[in-house]
Amino acid sequence: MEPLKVVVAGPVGAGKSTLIRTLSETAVVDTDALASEDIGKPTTTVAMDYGTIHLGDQLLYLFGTPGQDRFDFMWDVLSEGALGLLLLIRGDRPEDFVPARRLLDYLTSRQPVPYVLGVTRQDQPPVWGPEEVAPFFGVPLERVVGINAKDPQSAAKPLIRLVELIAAEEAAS
Ligand SMILES: Nc1nc2c(ncn2[C@@H]2O[C@H](COP(=O)(O)OP(=O)(O)O)[C@@H](O)[C@H]2O)c(=O)[nH]1
Ligand SMILES: [Mg+2]
Repeated sequence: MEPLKVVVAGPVGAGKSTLIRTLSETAVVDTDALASEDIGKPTTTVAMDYGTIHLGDQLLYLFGTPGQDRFDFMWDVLSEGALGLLLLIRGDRPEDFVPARRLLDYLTSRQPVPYVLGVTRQDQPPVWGPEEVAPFFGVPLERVVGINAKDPQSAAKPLIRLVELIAAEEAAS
């Protein structure tokens, strides 16, 4: 089975680095460095996070995109070969939803890849859940998974869903 490259995208603070750190079976290349812009967080990811995980027989390479606006180049580089998109959003920051929706449009218009939305911070109510986020984004509920990015079982769920969706698309084509 061909390894699957998964791009983990989403606004700053969504939980991209955390999810990759939580799940990765190999040492994580974590490139958090001093932020060049004031984004209200002492560090941010300027290059990318990288990790790997097996889901059954399927090997996934996880690439966390920079939180700021510098991943266009990376998207083009990564989007060769098997690819899926995990878009993370903070369930307690609805002000991020509109820019995240634009990001989803932008990324899937460059290349129509299978995607899943992961709504983080489900362990910290009050928080928007998948039933509320799915209609806001105008995507099917099956593509939206609520998670705690710090919990391995929970963090794996959107990736399991992504692999299922890709398998279903392959079976249908
Ligand atoms: N409680 C809780 N904290 C989270 C969750 N996801 C991320 N965080 C925290 O949110 C902060 C930002 O996460 P980070 O992974 O650096 O976000 P990134 O900018 O998308 O890489 C960190 O302090 C994480 O521990 C979550 O699902 N639940
Ligand atoms: Mg990060």
